Amino acid sequence: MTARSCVIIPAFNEEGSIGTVVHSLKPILDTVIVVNDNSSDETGSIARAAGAMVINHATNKGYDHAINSGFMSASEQGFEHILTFDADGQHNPSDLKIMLKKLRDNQADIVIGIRKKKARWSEHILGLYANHRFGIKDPLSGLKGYHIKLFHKYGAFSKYNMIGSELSFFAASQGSPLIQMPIEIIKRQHTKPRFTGVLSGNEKILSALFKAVKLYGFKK
Ligand SMILES: Nc1nc2c(ncn2[C@@H]2O[C@H](COP(=O)(O)OP(=O)(O)OP(=O)(O)O)[C@@H](O)[C@H]2O)c(=O)[nH]1
Ligand SMILES: [Mg+2]
Repeated sequence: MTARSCVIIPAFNEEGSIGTVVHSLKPILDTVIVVNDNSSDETGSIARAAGAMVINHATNKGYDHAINSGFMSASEQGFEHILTFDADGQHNPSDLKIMLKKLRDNQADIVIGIRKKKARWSEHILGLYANHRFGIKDPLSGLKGYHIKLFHKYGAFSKYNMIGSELSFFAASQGSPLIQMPIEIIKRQHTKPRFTGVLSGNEKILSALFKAVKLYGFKK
C-alpha cells in the first residue's frame, strides 16, 4: 500500500488564493491541511469549502507554529510523507508532485525546493551559511517535503522559530538523505502586504542565522 501523504499550508489572510491552491492539491494528496493563523478574512471558510481540513489558531502564532500544528495533526493521523506549500499561489503543484514521488521512492527523507531568486539580502547571507554548513542552498524555501520520522526524531517543527528552516538543518546535521531540486515561483495574482515588513523580515532572518550558528556552528 502506498504511504499516506498530506500537505500543510500555513495561511494568513489568503482568501484570494487559498481556494484555488486547495483545489489544485486535492488530487495529489490524501489530505490537504490548511492552518488558518487567525486570519481576519475568509481564508478558513474558503479552505474548508474547497475540501481542506482546516486547523484554526485562536491567535496569530506565526509561520513556524502554524506548520508545527499541521505536523502534530499529520502525526496523529498517521501520515508518512508531509509537504509544505504556500497559500498565496506562488508554488507549482507539479513541483510538489515530483517531491512526493521522490519521498515515496525512498530517494530521500527530505526534499527542498530551490527558488531561482531570493527575495531579501538577508536570505542570501543565511543561504551562504546553510550551503557551507549543510549543503542546503535555499533554506527558506516554503516548498519542502519530509518523512514524518524526522519530526518524530526532532520532536517539533519549531523550537526556535527559524522560518521553516530548522527541521531541515536538523535532518542535514543527522546525515539524513536530502535532495534539492529547482522549483518555479509563480507571480502573485493577489497583492497583499509582504509576509512582514522588509525590516522585520530581515531581522527575523538574521535572528534565524544567529540561532543556527549557535546550534550548529560553522564546522562541517
Ligand atoms: N500561519 C501563518 N502563515 C503565514 C503568516 N504570514 C505569512 N504566512 C504564510 O506563509 C506563506 C508565505 O508567506 P508570503 O507572504 O508569501 O512570504 P514570501 O513568499 O516570502 O513573500 P512574497 O514574496 O510577498 O509572497 C503564505 O502561505 C502565507 O499565507 C503568519 O503570520 N502565520
Ligand atoms: Mg509568497
